[in-house]
Amino acid sequence: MHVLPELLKPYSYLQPHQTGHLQVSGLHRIYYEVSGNPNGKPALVVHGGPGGGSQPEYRRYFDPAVYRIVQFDQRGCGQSTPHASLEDNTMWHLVTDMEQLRELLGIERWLVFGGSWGSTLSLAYAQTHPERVSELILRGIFLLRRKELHWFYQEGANFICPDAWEAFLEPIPSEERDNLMAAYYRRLTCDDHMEQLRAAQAWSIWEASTLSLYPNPQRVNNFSNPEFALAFARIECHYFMNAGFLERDGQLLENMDHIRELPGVIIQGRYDITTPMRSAWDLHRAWPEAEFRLVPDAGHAASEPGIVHEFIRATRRFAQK
Ligand code: STX
Repeated sequence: MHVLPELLKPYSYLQPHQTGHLQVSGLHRIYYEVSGNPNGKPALVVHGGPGGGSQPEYRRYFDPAVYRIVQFDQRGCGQSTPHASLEDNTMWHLVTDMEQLRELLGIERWLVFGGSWGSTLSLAYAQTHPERVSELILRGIFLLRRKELHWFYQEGANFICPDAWEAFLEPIPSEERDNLMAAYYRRLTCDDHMEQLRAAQAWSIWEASTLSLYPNPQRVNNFSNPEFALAFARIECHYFMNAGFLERDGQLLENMDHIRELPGVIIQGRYDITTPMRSAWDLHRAWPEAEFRLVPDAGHAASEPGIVHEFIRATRRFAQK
């Protein structure tokens, strides 16, 4: 008989020992927090969305006795201000914010840990500043290629979740449905606050409904919170309409040659509907030196039990160095 191994469980909840706001531009202030061992091995957590904000759960994948865990809310979301702002908000601004934060905290190099959009931004950061990264742990790989966006916001994911899809279509009249992202963008950036909010909630609920293998009504409820939904939907749609501010489709894969020497772990759920396994596989082929860990019974969410297990395994693997 095949016996499943016991899954590793998250470490206990942890309060940050340092929090603050960093003025990263004339307009933007980003919120950050540091937890764990103040003299430990530095690790940066890069959250998803973009626009999702960091969560206390994300630090529970690191042994607090070993790691100095740094979290931050990217421009315009979580406790960063101005809330939901799209001005001066691009991938490259976020990369320079990460550098400012690193310098503020006096860190030479850090382990970079990111899921979903966090994997996209982590790759962009590592390819820009490879000397600042000691290891990469990436989950739910998202390379922000046209076909990935088309899959989730136009046709593909709706074949698996036609029920949740109906609610996503609802705010958009049928004559605009040939380009749903553009139709959403118009509403998310219009002058009518109620119209913005209606679009933001439908956009966020679509993502919340497709995130995990098993349904999670609590998550759907959290994602419909007006403040969360506005930042999440506006920032995501802005980044995706601009193809992540990348110069070329597939750029992050092409540039893997710059960082192939970095120790890395790629973690992917087989039944990830948001960022299907194809991208993790393409990354694995472009970066065969990294450890590739497929979780056969997981969707996209960081909280999937098999994904949590692999996270903790990976942070333990790199704990010694
Ligand atoms: N967005 C993928 C992504 O980065 C298309 C993502 N999806 N959900 C999340 O991030 C959070 C649960 C982290 C907000």
